Amino acid sequence: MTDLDHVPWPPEVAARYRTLGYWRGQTFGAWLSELAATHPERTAVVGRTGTVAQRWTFAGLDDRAHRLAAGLHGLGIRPGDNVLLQLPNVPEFLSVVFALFRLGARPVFALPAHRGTELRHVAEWSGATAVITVDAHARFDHGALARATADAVRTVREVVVLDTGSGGTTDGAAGLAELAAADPDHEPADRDPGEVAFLQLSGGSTGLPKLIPRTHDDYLYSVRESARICGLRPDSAYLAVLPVAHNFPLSSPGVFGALHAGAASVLAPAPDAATAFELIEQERVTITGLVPPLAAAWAEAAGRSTRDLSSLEVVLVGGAKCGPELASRIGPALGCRLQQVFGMAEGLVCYTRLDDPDELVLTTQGRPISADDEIRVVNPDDPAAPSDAQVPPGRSGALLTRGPYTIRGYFRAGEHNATAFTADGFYRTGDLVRRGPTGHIEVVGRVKEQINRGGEKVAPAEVEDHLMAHPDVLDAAVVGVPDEYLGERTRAWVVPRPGAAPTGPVLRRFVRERGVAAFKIPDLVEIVPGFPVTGVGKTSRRELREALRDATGPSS
Ligand code: J2J
Repeated sequence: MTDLDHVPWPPEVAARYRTLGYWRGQTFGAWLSELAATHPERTAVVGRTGTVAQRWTFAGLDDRAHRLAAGLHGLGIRPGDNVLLQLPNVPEFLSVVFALFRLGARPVFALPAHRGTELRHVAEWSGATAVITVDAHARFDHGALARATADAVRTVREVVVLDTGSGGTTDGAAGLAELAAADPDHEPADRDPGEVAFLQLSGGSTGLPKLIPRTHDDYLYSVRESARICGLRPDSAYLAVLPVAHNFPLSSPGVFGALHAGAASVLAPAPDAATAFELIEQERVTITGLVPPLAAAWAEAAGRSTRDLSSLEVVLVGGAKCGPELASRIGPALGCRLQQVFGMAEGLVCYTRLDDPDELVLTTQGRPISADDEIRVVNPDDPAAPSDAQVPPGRSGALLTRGPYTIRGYFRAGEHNATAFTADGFYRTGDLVRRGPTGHIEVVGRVKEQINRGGEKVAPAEVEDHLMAHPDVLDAAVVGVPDEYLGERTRAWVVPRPGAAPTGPVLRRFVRERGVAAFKIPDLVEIVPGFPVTGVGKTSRRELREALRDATGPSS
């Protein structure tokens, strides 16, 4: 394997996906033009920029994307540039991504929760030439963060800030609104639909996030099928509750699925039940997607709410395991159909179908989108198990997959790709699953070193590295421990250097101040004199974490 931007599908496989109509040879830019021509006057996006309410039609979104493409071109953004994007749920998220698509530049989707360490890493790894962000969001100064990222990363030449009047730093940055006022005279770049359209961030299990290159062809296939499987129609309204840069609200079926159906996307500025229920009532929302802890909170709040939620037809729950008990509460509490979704930014997405029997909807995480999603359930004890090391039917094992919208390699990560994929191109998802006779998949655990904190993914090694950067820390181990609300939360064990006495609060603050997403700051920190296992090399670190997890005592 080499350090390619994009590990291509073998030519004969790609040809087959084209012949089968999965890959249609359309770029995202051309897709939006087609949608705008089909539904010019339908509402595409509803949301707020600061305190300003916005409601854009498909034609309006298309026009804004054209103008912004011209403005960004004027700023020097060119085909093939990678542009780091950190925007919350604002309508401009869509005008920016489509402007970049039209320029042939590639958005790199950071989440609003990401901080300096993650942004620097991702900007460096992608060689980003610009950062596009918001002035401030949730009382955090994103303008200043983008500036600091640009100062630290040599390739970043421009910072563009959307001024929402929220008080963050806009000095020295180009204003997004000004760029969006440009004459739409820029000719869209002629891109190959088989090329990388954008880069998603992976949750990661080994240190800092990896970048996931998705092509126009492969992603649009998953979007079209997701819209169909989730029953989207032109009169549907999708409520984006989670940050739209994430794969789930972007495409499962998400705002892209809604666009495909000619339906409206309503962007919730915050995920709490009060904010969301008001939007559901006002906009007659029909469908949304939630992580399990949010679904539980909404189900609870619905009983006390006076809002009219009767428009809601489907609630998708995924990102982390939604067990049968919670699953059985959601439909009755919210007056809608539950659809479980098990997806990953690397590709594969499974849904329970709207006409599946309740038994499957409550107890499984669905079946794959495509008849050509190849699924292998292999020996979970061998991290290098080949795709033919399958366990007997009905047994649990490690899930491998390849197919028409699952990547064949991470972006510029040859070495990592050698272990993250099999020799024949299957992605090792790291999930422990069981597959039933109907092809539905039940997620029963995981084999990867990753903590799933209510849908937010934490790599233990990344957090351990932050803790070990503290001068008082000799060693640290981070594991996920069961949590009633989040499914799992993070717990760190820390061995101090001789003579030093670090405390939990000091270390948590230290990790925060290093600039990481808040969901990665350990929930619990325990100071211990030593670890049960010594000589912590790469493999024994895994054993150490297991030993600590098994020995979990009272929390501190
Ligand atoms: C158990 N684990 C799940 C589920 C994801 C739709 C929905 C979710 C994601 C997502 C996504 C799970 N039950 N229902 O991209 O399009 C865990 C698995 C998986 C990892 C992927 C989408 N749904 N997971 O969560 O890239 O461990 O994507 O491998 O963030 O989340 O995480 P991510």
